[in-house]
Amino acid sequence: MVRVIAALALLSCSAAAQDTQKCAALTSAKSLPNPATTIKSAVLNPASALPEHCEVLGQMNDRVGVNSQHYAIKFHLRLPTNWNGRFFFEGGGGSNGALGNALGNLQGQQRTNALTLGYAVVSQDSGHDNAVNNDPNANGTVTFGLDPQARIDFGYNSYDQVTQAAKALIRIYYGKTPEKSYYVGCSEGGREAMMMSQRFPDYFDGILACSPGFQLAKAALFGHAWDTQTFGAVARAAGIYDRFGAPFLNKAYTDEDLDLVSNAIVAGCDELDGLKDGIIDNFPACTSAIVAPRLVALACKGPKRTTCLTPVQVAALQKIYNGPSNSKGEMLYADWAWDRGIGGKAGDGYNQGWRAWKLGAYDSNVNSSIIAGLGSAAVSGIFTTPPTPTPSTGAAGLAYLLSIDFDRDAAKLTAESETFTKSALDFMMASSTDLSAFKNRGGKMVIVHGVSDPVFSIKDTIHWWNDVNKVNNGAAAEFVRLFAVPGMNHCAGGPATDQFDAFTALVTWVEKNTAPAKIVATAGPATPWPGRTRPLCAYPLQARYNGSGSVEEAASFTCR
Ligand SMILES: [Ca+2]
Repeated sequence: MVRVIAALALLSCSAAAQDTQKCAALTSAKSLPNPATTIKSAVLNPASALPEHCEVLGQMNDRVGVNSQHYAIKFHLRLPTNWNGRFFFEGGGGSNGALGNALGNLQGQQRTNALTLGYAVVSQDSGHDNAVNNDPNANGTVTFGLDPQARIDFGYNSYDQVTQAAKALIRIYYGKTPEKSYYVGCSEGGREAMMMSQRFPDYFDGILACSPGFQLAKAALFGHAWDTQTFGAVARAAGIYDRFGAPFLNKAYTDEDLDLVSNAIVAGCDELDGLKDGIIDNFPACTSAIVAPRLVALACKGPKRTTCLTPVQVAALQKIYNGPSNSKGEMLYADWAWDRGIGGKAGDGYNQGWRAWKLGAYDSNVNSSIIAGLGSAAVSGIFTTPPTPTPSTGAAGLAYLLSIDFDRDAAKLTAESETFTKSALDFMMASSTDLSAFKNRGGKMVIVHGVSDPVFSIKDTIHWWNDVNKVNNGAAAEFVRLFAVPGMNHCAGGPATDQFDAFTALVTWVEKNTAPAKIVATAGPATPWPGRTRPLCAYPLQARYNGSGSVEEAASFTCR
């Protein structure tokens, strides 16, 4: 008996030693798809909170850009010992530039991650490093936009390169290629996910794109500039400026003002789905025809009070929700869905996702709208040609967005130059409606989008899905489904059922060919209804109360 145990111990000890060696050997891996790849380290991590896995750090295409900065595409790969035979690419966020932890965020606020489930997981920085490529005089961490190759790496090339490298390392380490591959991301990561289905349709079997910025360049140049200018006009009309003399967006609306708007939308639209439950399931029917008169009714008859809005505030909301247009009245990005997630005071518990992105916290003493901050750096640095180097501190970024002209500046999106031979539209867009290659290989895509997303309009995603559906003669749902989350802000948050396992639904679709008719979602502890569940329905279906059973339970609802 003792001898058997000793032998087993020796066996497992030597197996561990073999795994350690096998992992370390990846540092000298030969014949990787891109010869300009260096494996910096490969270390076997023993099981801890995470399962035992080989952790690999690599980089490729080391070079100096036209703006004299050093660039490389860096990636982070984790290969679990108990591999489930699958590959998971974790998408990025914002303007990337961070390596990511390669744990495999499943989105939908899930408690586990892909590595724990046995997936080989990669994340990457998309070809620039925020710690290195950061110039406060030229767009801060978006200074990479001043180098044409770094733009292309961010747009599409790094995801191609890293997918190939990761799959090759998986083959070397396990002796076989992954049986199934998944790309999962939100926001910019959602754009990447959709882009892969269009530009590299052979790479991934399943794609989960949450709150996708698939028209990020248009959303920023037109949408974010339009919102910033419109809210700026509200601040100017009220005579509220920051210490640089710029209109103070944070003060354009108080928290109470936004709650008035949210309440008016709920009053007009909650029961369009047949149930007064604080959730606007029939959001497509919640149009300006219903909401506009209610907003007009909120306008103060005299001076501004806490119970009414100024006529300027009312008109600005109409303008924002109609979306950006040029002087000919042509829509430049998309309109927005009226939904209750615009409101929410700090004391309500759930985050102020709409306000944080569109305006910034009311109590801030500096302009802090996220779309104005990220938008100004990205539009001046990446999405216009040639780029306009803009200081990342002070008031320059806001001034740049306030100066955008919706007739004149649209051409900068499609412009090319001798140095920048690809336009922003060329390298950034993920809006193709031709998904035939992805569909024909059996690819499946799940998109989840908050109706109250203040960054990327769900209307834009719906317009795109409808176009894809037309191209596919009404059968798009056979391979791409869109799930709307009423009340949800960007990726999460808001008065919403924002906890959902869309990833398992996707895997089941890919591997068992069972398409998700619904995804059950749960409201978080800080929402008005902790623990409430609802089915998220594949667009154009919506959740409808069955007429009996608890209104807190998804089982009492049907997708119709
Ligand atoms: Ca309702």
